[in-house]
Amino acid sequence: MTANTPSELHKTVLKAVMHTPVVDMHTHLFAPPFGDMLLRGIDELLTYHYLIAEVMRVAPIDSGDFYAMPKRAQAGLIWRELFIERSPVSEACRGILTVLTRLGLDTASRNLDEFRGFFDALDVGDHVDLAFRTAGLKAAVMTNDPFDDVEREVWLRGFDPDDRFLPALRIDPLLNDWPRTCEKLAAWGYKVDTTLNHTTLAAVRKFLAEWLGRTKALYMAVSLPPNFAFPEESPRAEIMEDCVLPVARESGVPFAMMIGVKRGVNPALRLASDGVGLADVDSVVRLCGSFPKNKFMVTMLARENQHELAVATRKFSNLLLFGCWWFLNNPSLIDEITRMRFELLGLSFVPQHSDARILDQVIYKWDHSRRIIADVLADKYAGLLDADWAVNEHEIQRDAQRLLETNFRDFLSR
Ligand code: RAT
Ligand code: ZN
Repeated sequence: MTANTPSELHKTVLKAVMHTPVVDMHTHLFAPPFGDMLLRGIDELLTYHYLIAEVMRVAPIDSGDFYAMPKRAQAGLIWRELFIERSPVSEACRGILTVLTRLGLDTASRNLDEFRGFFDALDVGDHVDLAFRTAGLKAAVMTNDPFDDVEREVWLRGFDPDDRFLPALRIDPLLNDWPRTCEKLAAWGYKVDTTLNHTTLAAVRKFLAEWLGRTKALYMAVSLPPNFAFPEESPRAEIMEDCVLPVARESGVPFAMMIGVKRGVNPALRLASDGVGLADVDSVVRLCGSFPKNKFMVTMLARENQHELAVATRKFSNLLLFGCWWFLNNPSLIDEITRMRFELLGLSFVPQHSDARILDQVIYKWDHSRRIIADVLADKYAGLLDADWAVNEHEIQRDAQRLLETNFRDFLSR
């Protein structure tokens, strides 16, 4: 069937984008064998670090006292301050209401204990099924940190893989804190030295190859500060060039760089303490150009970087642009950024990842983003209609699938 009017088009596009299963290429969710590392339920939703930053602006309590409270009390305080004492208009607040309604709960009751009762009754297996089904999620890529002692144990012990949770190897400590990481590697028996001599670089490559093998990670990833530069005389640039990129090339996995986070702007806020800064797109250009046999996936945190990054992406087929990351995951910005990306890149990018840290968040993050992606895509098809190019339902479906799943999968298998 062909959609011949803008309103028919919009309906068809919305249906396709809302219902096409997603492969979520970056989350902080964990498969059930990781135990308590898989966060879920209303108290976790309410104590999401995006909301902690918001409540600390208005609550009559300092962050030290807040963090000393039990989780349930923290959640209760956030509920009172951000949902009852004032209307929950921020994106992170609205997200919770979307989760509750999509799960069939009555938000009008404003009754936190009622919501708690619903989530407390779910066992982990049923909860994962429910969240994935409600969000229309086929799979979620985890963030697997080989330097985290608890997580490391789970990998070393081994577990039955669940193909809804896909691994990705996150290597921030290796690239952002070499002296401390060097000590850890040495304690694990790798022949490393802070000076980054040949033996050390070989040992780091061995470590990466072993962990890629152990986790079967789809890609390696790092988050980087705004002042990240390449090339540069620094342990980071050296380890990237001599260890990460060669190992990524040999194993055929992309290297994902998430650039622009200023860690610990207000350390008292802990996980909620990070800010944003303008990053250097030229460094990405130099990496993509100098290492054509490597595959790069990049997202940047500053709104002001988005146009330059999209233009850079046009120049390199070994670069996959993805997501509206963190402080950009807000409706007005997703609309603006996605629109610009369609105009510059056609369908050759991944419009969104959820970054979910709590299982239930996939419901709202995908619901909200899909609606905007659909609106923007429908506008673009309407532009084609003006030139007598009517897309049919099959073509719309195909395009939605590229955006939500196959652009990512195809890039991995290239
Ligand atoms: O979005 C977030 O939850 C951030 O805290 C970060 O985790 C960020 O997405 C990252 O992966 O570093
Ligand atoms: Zn993240």
